[in-house]
Amino acid sequence: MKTKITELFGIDVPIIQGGMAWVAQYPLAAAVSDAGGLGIIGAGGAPAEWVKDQIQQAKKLTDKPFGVNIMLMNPEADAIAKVVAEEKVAVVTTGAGNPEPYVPMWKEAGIKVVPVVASVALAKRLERIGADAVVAEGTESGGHIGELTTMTLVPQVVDAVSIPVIAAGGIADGRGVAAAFMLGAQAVQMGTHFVATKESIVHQNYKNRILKAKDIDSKVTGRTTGHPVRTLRNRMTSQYLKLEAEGATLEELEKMTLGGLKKAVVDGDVDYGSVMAGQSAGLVKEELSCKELIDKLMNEAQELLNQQWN
Ligand code: TUI
Repeated sequence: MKTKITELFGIDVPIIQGGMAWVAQYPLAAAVSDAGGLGIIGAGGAPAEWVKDQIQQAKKLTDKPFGVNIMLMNPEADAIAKVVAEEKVAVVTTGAGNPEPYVPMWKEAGIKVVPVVASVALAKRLERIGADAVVAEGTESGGHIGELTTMTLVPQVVDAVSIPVIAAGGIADGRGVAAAFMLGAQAVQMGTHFVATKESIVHQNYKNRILKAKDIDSKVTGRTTGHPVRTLRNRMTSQYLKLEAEGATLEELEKMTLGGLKKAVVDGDVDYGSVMAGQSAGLVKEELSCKELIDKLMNEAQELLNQQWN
């Protein structure tokens, strides 16, 4: 399936894997790219040296294009921005901030610059300074989130910019992919379903928690601190939300989530760790390989998009 995004990135199918901290390591990114989508290494809160090694490992595993996501709240963001320019990765995506200062350096290195945005204003600003595309990410997503839903954000961003828009948030099956195209997107970015794939390095407890998640299992902590984060509910979220409602201090609250994602991903502590996942977790029913998932998504979406309505 050809779209402006498959052309821009030189990939076969318009499916991008989200750059999830701790989760999106080179085996996942290479598997997604090998299956025809765009795999992404998530730099998260990692040091620049780790990111460099991940890029080099991915290059050994696949000849296809792949990307790196830079979480801009990472104190090492400056150093990571330089590493991706030196390594000339095909695509850089950014999250949790405004990547403006780095854009000229990346463009000079021939990198496609694709910021994740949660508002029309930032999308317009980044188009003006040379972004090649944007990911419009709705609040259904896992992890650090904005306010607007995918259904409302995507068409508003599509109307506001001329560069291609990638839809993210709440998409986990072919129906979601087809719906994103109806909203004007040229591709989708998915995280949650990829967390539970065979090539994902997360602890099996994390995968199982997603596979058995129900619609109402999604919670947002940190709305009062200005850093809302969506995870699957567990002992940590119950305690956190109780303390947050009682007006606990920022320090008390931050103590509860410090290192929480690593605890869940690496140690498999799905009771007290941060089991980041989007609202689409309730749609994820089986652990597939990346290739099986991408083929299934595209077959389902194509069938829906070809449907005759009258
Ligand atoms: O970045 C994400 N999702 C993330 S980052 C992350 S790492 C983390 N770990 C522990 C605690 C907290 C975070 C987990 N999930 N998504 C992309 C995204 N970016 N969503 C929303 C935004 C965003 C929000 C505001 C982007 C820009 C922005 O405004 C920046 C500005 O300066 O205008």
